[in-house]
Amino acid sequence: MMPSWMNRRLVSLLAAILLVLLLILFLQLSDLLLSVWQKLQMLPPWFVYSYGGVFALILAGSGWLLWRITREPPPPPVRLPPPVLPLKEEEITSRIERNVTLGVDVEVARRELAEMQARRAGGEFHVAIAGDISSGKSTLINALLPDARPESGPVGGITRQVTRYLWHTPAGDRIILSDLPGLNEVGIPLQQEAREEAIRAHVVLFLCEGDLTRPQLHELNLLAQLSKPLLVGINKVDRLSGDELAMVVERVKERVALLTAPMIRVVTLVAGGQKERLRLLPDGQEIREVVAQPPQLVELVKAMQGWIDQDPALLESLRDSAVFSWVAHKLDESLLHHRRQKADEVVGDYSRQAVLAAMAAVAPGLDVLLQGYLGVRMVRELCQVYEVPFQEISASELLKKTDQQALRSLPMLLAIGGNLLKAFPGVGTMAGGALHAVAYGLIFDTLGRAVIKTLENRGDLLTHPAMRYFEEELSENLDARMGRLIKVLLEAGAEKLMTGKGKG
Ligand SMILES: Nc1nc2c(ncn2[C@@H]2O[C@H](COP(=O)(O)OP(=O)(O)OP(=O)(O)O)[C@@H](O)[C@H]2O)c(=O)[nH]1
Ligand SMILES: [Mg+2]
Repeated sequence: MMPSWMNRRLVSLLAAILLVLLLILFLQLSDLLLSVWQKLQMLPPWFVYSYGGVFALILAGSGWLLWRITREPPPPPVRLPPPVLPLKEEEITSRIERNVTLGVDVEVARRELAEMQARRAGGEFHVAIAGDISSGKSTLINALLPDARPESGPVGGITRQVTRYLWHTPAGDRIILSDLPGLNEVGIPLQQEAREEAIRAHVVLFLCEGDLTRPQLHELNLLAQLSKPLLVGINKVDRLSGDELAMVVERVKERVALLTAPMIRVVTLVAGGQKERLRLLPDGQEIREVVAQPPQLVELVKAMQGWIDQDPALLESLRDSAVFSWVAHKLDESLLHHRRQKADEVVGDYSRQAVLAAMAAVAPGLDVLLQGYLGVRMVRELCQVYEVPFQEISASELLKKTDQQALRSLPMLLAIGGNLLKAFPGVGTMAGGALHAVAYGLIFDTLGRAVIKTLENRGDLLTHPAMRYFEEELSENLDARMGRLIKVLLEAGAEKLMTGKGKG
């Protein structure tokens, strides 16, 4: 290896040669300039001015080129992809009308659309500030709007409801900032409220401190699925050293890159808070004091403003799509709830009729009940509730198979029913046929539940899944269901006994 003094000499020698070369270049250049200047003096003024103009142009061009090459590269343009399969407003309106004709509650959907219209008319951009409790959401609002004074503090769970604040950006846009309850807040309704506000916003800002935890990633994933601009703000970076900050930013970016949202950016910020510092008193004594931490929001504000400036119409349409998808989901939920209620009524009614028919018949046969009038009617009515075309062939195949399956389970049902019946006062007088009647009612109830599940899950009356559900449902909640049917029987039986027509 070469000793270091040799290295130093070599470098000094090279520097000296370079300097001499520069000196020669300078002498040559000045010689050239002087000779050009002398020649120019002999030429007419118009030539001198034109020559000077061209010279100045070339000099300015070179300067501009040099500035272009050396200046900081501009940030890459934000690419905003189009929304994924957006639902149109007309589709939502026609779904609402359809639900109204079916008698389904559409209040939530209407309220949500009205809120969206009001926001459109207002013309503001809406930014929902989400994040865990104590991530600094309210502190951030305080930093942007010192007069707003939302409550904030070191004890988590301070913000308990969605609160909105109007903020004018430095560029003059009006933004409604929604301060949300923490997403890990205890209580589902609060979380639900926060998520719904995120759906209504143009941009969601998710605040975190340091690397993302598993639950935070889960939340972010849900927010990413809203397909709208998602800003991940790493807050409280005043608490991190330079190396720690670089590491955290890298980790968060890695994790966020796995999310499916079309527009995501990671920024760092200091929302505020407090810091400790040492103060020197005039007597030379040092004291520790707590002072306010100055906010650092430049990166955050720039990112938000960037999205707004880039394509405000796109932000609007992404927000609309998210609201429409959510309203459609709410409409589906209400429709399902409505259908389930109706279907339960149908099944309850037919199970009751099955019990009574079995009691009334001299020699009641399960096949007569199931495959006859009652069974077919119940399946047909359930298909009507779910707006699934009723096919006689599938229905009779299903009823035949149910009959066979039910006959196999009948001894078990009779045994359980027998035990249960003993517990009911006044049952002894009609225990004979009653046991069978209750078992038949239960089979109707099970068949009805299996058909509901099939229609809900498969959208069609398919025998195979229906039979599987039938098996699953048969022993489900047996005591309570039998108890209900025994009561039906008792009410009917007591009436007959009173009128002297009881079977005994
Ligand atoms: N050092 C520091 N502290 C901060 C910063 N931002 C917020 N804090 C502190 O973090 C604590 C929680 O802040 P909040 O603004 O109440 O948090 P929040 O997210 O609104 O909390 P909840 O309303 O409970 O969900 C407070 O003590 C703040 O002073 C920051 O950038 N740096
Ligand atoms: Mg708060």
